[in-house]
Amino acid sequence: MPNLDFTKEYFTMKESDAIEYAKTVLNFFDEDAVLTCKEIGDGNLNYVFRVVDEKNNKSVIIKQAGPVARISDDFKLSPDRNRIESEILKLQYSLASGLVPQVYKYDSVMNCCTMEDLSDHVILRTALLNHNKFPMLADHITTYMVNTLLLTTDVVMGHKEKKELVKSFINPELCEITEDLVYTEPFFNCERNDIFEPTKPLAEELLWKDNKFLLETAKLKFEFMSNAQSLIHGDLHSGSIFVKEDSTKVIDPEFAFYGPAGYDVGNVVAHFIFAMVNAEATMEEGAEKENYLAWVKESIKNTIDMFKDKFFKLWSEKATERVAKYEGFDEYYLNNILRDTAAVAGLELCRRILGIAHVKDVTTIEDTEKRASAEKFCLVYGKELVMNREAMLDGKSYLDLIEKCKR
Ligand code: SR1
Ligand code: MG
Repeated sequence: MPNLDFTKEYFTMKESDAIEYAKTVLNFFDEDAVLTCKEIGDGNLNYVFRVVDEKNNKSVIIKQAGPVARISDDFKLSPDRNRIESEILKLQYSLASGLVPQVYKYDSVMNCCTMEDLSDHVILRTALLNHNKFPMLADHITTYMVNTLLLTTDVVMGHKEKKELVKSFINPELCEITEDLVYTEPFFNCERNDIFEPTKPLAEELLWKDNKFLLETAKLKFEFMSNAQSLIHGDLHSGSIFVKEDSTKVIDPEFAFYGPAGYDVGNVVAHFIFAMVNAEATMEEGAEKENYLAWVKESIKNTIDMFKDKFFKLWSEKATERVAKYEGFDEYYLNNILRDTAAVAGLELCRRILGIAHVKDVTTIEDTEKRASAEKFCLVYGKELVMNREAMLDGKSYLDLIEKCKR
């Protein structure tokens, strides 16, 4: 086989190419390494190769961006998203130490990023589908969010320096995916939607025919497109978080750009709700189910309340902008983020039920009636979050709303 040239022209790698890449390009493995590789990506967009040298117990992840999304050829995407992902991972590694994998190399020809292998962790969604609890998760994820979100705002950064980051993280194609899939398509009878048959009449009655609700989705879409507040992850669902008992690592920030901070917090909350409806539908009645559900709800409450506490604390330590120190501005600013958080959680709950990109938490509920009832809860709760977003200012309000929507 002729030696592959990885320096001239991009091509989509196979497992054997990733081994060759690791041998010839990466200065990572030992001379006597015996390498094997498996493509382990299960996301909607990219290829993820795990290259292992069992002899010396070393491994890396090589993540490569292809020219189209895996989920559908409809989405033609610039592989530049891999630069965005590599750069933001490096930045976040410095802002939220211990909570993000280490990047070893970004390759602008092959559009791939080589990083720390986190195979001793599991993807949070998989763990939640197994109904595993992670007592430190809300604490870790709120530290990650407060550090990466607040420290990249105009409150803390020099404004010119921040604008340089805004420029470098312009991410039009992936933002367009979010504008379409989160803010637009789920709210009309769009051809690309993929709706569970029993849920269709509810989607129509509850959402598509409600002009007041539609108006709110329009306002929120324009806020998403124009509020360059923080360098956000942009896709912080439970498939973008690796966990083990005492460790949390956030991966996959390729949707990153300067947007509303509440977009990330809202995603975290929404995916706890998906874990909750999955457990309600699939676990047997008893103490184990009760304990698990209590942990999920506690995590929702803690995500909001810990975020608030840590946000105020970091603000008091790090704010540099003079006017941001005026009395009451921190609370005004945070309340806007909490309002966005509720709205985004609501939209995310609706779009994962109605749009093209679903979540296993719901699609793996085998019993048709139970799945329909889980979907109904997501739509009803989601709509309430959007319509009453101004009132969702603490963790308890999320739990109270759960009880209200179950009635
Ligand atoms: C075409 S990509 C579909 C979805 O997968 C990603 O993880 C994002 O959530 C996106 O909306
Ligand atoms: Mg992803």
